[in-house]
Amino acid sequence: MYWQKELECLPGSDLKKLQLQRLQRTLKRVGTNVPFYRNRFQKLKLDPNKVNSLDDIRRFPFTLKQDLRDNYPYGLFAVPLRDVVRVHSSSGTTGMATVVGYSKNDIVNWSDLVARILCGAGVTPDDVIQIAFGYGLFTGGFGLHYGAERLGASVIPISAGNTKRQIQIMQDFKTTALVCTPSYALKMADVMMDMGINPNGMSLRYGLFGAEPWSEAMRIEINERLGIRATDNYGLSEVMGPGVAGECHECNGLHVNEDHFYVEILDPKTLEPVAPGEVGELVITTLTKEAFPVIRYRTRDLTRFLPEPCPCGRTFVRMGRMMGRSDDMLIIKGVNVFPTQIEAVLFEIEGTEPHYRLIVERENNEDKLTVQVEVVESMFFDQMKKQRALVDTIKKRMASELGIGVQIKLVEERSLERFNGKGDRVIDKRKL
Ligand code: DLL
Repeated sequence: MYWQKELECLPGSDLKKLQLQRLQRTLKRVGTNVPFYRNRFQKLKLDPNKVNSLDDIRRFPFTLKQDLRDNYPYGLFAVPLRDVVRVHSSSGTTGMATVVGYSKNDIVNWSDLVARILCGAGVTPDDVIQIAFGYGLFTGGFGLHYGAERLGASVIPISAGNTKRQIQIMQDFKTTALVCTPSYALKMADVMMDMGINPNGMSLRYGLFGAEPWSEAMRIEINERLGIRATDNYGLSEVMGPGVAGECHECNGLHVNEDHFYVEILDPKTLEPVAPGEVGELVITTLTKEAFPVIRYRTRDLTRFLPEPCPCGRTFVRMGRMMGRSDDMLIIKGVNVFPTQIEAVLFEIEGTEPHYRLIVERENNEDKLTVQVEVVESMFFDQMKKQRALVDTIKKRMASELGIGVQIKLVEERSLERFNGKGDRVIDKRKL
């Protein structure tokens, strides 16, 4: 099932032509409207009017998350704020946040691209979609919501959390498609079991999962336990949010919406294209975004192209599921967390040492982050009351900085391993 068949099945040569036209337009737009890109292009003597082939993109510099931060909040917008109808922000904190904007047209395109992914997974206007992604600055809730409405399905905008209520509503409202993170889907399966509910007695048929890494083993488990067909979908706020790529009912890799995004997979060290089928970092250039175009955005996500055509008939290139990241970003309960954010909090709190270790686990299908932190000797041997107060302070500060709850474990001074140079302070025990 297609949403925009003529586009999704566009013959390769027509697609390339369309991409080139749109790339030329995007480069001109940012070169004119965004001082950051204009200055860079001028410095490198790059003329956006002299782009004659898709390969020419390789002469243009990359855009990094840091560039978005440096231009916080609106510095990279390519339209005046009065033409922006929506703003989202990546999870994180005020200091680390990146802000993105959408014009009216961007929202229409975004909705269509998400509708494509829903359709590809098998969802139709007859379905009842329960959206259990957070609604807010995170792009997941609103992104899927607008796409599902565009498709014409019945949307239950329940947002994330309150699992028992989710299940009650799923039963009562006869939900047929569940939209959330894959780990939350498994958590729902656990809670259903606790509640004595058999998912096979429900109306659920489809699961559209994304926003965090997962594995084929996890898909099989979800499918079996919830009695559904789970598909993977990928996106990131800097580029748009969900809708960048998604699996069709064949469940064999994610079709990239190539008429809206130009994708490269590069060796993260040499920044040269990897050989076909090899794993590398995904780099994305938006082709239609008006309010917030990005040129060669380094996603840090590692994946590979799957060159064989898909039996579904879509001509868009597929990529394998995300295999990790080329930086140290962790995704915990769907929230993006950088170890440096944790370090910054610890630096500010008296009594702690900037030596820490992060242990990430998955317990009962829920991510758990424990921060082991060294405390000064006097504090370690101090009364319990003081220690507890310190733990509470750290917990509160972490919660407001990261947006998720963490466990804190105080450890003795000098008990954690020291590193020369870049330390590996993260132990990720999750077996996805
Ligand atoms: O997670 C957008 C999204 C929402 C995608 C809902 C799909 C569904 P951010 O919060 O900016 O945006 O996080 C983006 O999450 O760079 C990946 O590292 C990771 N990620 C997103 N989807 C997947 C996926 C949204 N299907 C970051 N598999 C990205 C693995 C994913 N990782």
